[in-house]
Amino acid sequence: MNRIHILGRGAIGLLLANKLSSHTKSTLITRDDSVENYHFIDKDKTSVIPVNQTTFASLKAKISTCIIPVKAYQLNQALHTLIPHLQDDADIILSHNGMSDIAEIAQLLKPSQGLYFLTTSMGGMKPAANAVKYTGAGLTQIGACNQIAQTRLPSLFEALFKPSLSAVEQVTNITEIRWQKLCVNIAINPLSALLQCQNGRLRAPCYSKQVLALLNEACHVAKYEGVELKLLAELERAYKVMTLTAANNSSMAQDIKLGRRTEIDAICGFIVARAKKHGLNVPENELLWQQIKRKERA
Ligand code: KPL
Repeated sequence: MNRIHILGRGAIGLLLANKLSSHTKSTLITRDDSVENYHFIDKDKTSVIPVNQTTFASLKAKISTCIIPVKAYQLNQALHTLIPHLQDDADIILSHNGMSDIAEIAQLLKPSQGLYFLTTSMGGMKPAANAVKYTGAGLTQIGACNQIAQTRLPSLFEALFKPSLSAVEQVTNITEIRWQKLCVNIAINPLSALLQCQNGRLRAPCYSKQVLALLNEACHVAKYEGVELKLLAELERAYKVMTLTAANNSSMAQDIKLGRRTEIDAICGFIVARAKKHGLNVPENELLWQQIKRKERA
């Protein structure tokens, strides 16, 4: 049986652990082992996630494959802790909302270590530290981020992801897919966090002007970054996700509600930073970035 490690006990990590453990021996690497069992809640059914748990200090062998579903702002610290525990030919799969600097991360790895990015629209929320509530099915996409990963992606995909996930695909252009997901997050996360509303409410006509302006700015910046996005397609995608996740609270709405740091720096903040680099103005992204930062501080 294949073996995979998953860093942390976040919602996406637990959802993936639950799915992957049907064909793969999965182990969570957590800060402590205070939690005995992890639970998967789907409507009114609760089951124990068949996953092992360890800490870095008690790892017995080097890691061959690791998913890192931590927030973008936790990534650097997570990688620095993880890297000494990796096999020379390990595969590392990042997964988070917003943008991180893949080129910088790739430089931390050996050329024989594969770097991948996984994006998913599977929905999950954590009602407790040891549980994840499944809030909706969604497509998972995985793509290669360095040269060796390009060669190894087909076998990794066949061995780990295809047998366990029903809606999953390997993609050739993960950068474009990440930009598309970024657009979805720009359209939904900050507004739903400020309004403390479910994603579906953002379909109301009173928000359409703001959603349009946000995505227009994002598409414009993407072009300067060498990524061709069509505004209409990104709008369609964002509204489709609002509909599919209508009853969900976005991760940012949950973060604000619970007084946690959000991923806004990697979402609207990323657009603002890249716009600045190219001498562009992105007032709508800038406004939401500042509004969420203010909420975080409060
Ligand atoms: O990714 C999400 C999130 O909440 O972070 C969306 C797609 C907006 C679903 O809620």
